[in-house]
Amino acid sequence: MERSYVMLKPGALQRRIVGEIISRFEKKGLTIQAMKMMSIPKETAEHHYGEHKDKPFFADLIGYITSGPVVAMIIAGEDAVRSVRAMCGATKVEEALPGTIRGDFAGATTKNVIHASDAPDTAEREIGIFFEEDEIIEYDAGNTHWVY
Ligand code: FUP
Repeated sequence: MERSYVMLKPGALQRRIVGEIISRFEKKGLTIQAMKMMSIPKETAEHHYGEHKDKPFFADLIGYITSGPVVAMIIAGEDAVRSVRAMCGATKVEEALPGTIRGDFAGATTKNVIHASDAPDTAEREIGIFFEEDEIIEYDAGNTHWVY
């Protein structure tokens, strides 16, 4: 089972679409191994998005992600990183197709409602930033045989 770090950004909570987004991952057959609501300290947000620190949108990105609570999750499944990214849709909102989370719910790239890891090694790094080991529950997901 591969793991992805997924984070519903503050706009997802404010717009009351958290349940709808999580429901999509459940229906796909993916397994939630950890989930918590949290306010991200500015330093943690800057660490998480460190690769973008010199980009013009960095200040807006950090401002948005720290503007309210987020829902942080670990989502597991076969090929989970690619699968979750496909469900999220393109980063740029004008390229995010209908049917994807960003395509259906995001109105601007800076407020694209969800983060998902872009590679398995990135996922492990991000999980390490946001979760302690005792917050992660690996359990026997009864649907696995029916999904894969
Ligand atoms: P993604 O992995 O799809 O979240 O995309 P990136 O890591 O490239 O970007 C991280 C976040 O920066 C995006 F979710 C939104 C923001 N961003 C912008 O605001 N403008 C851009 O041109 C690119 C990214």
